[in-house]
Amino acid sequence: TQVLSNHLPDTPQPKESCPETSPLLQGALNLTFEDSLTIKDVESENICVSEGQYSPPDCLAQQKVAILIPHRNRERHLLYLLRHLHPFLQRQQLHYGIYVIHQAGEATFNRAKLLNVGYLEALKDLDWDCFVFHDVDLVPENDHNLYSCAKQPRHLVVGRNATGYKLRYNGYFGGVTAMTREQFHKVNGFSNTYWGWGGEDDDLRIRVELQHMTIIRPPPLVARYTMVFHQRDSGNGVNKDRMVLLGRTRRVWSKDGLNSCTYTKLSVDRPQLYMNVTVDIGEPI
Ligand code: UD2
Ligand code: MN
Repeated sequence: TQVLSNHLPDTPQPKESCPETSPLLQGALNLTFEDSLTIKDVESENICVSEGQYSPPDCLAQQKVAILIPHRNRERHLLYLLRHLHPFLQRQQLHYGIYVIHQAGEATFNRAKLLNVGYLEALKDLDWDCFVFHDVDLVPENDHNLYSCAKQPRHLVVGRNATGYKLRYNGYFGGVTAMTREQFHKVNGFSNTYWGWGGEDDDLRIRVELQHMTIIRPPPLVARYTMVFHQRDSGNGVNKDRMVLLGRTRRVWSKDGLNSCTYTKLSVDRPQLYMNVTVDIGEPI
């Protein structure tokens, strides 16, 4: 016969909130970009990540953050970013998910529209609190640069290696930005009409200002990035219409954005380290 112990099975305890400041932060990091790095290496370094998602094991994250990465033909950059971003976000004790929005086909690239697609698709998975719009080639250098949202939209790139770590110009809003679900909804997301390089980030700044929001930034010593070297991609030539488009933003923003973003979702894959949405977003008319 079996002796019954009076010991009850462990009932899951409700987790406490994670602290305001994570005890795991390390500050400035030494980034490496090894030629020999493979996706298998990064997968085995992140066994706690599944389908691009992670939540801290011991506490309840302060925010649920979706990282959206517009992508085409930058596999190596994506690998380096995943290599550094996963441990970075884990040290910040965030509940996060990484989405790669991959533009199918050869038509001119449209970063802004891909990010709108990412927002709409990610919200079908989970009610994310916060969205970080993230270039594939920018690697954060200091984990005190928190990937979280605040009362105002946040711009997380004050400086990067290539520009002497200086803010490029007043009002610059490119590279990596963080907005709450509500803030992004309020501005109707990005414009869908910027094909090719440039202008879409300034357009988003105008939308933010039209809603009387103010862009805030972390301290310059923290908001530092390394941009992996690259040349301008074929299929992403300078958008010559960008100044004209920027002149129209205040008239068209409420009709051009999340509420007019049409696309065809071609496939969704969920490898270990990210969720990949491949989309046909059309071409310039
Ligand atoms: C700047 C901005 C960027 C955006 C762009 C103008 C910074 C640090 N970044 O980047 O946010 O405003 O100007 O559009 O100021 N991409 C691909 N495949 C392509 C083309 C682009 O994946 O063929 C993606 C990728 O995530 C890349 C991003 O689009 O990082 C921006 O393109 P870029 O890196 O060529 O432009 P860059 O560095 O001038
Ligand atoms: Mn770049």
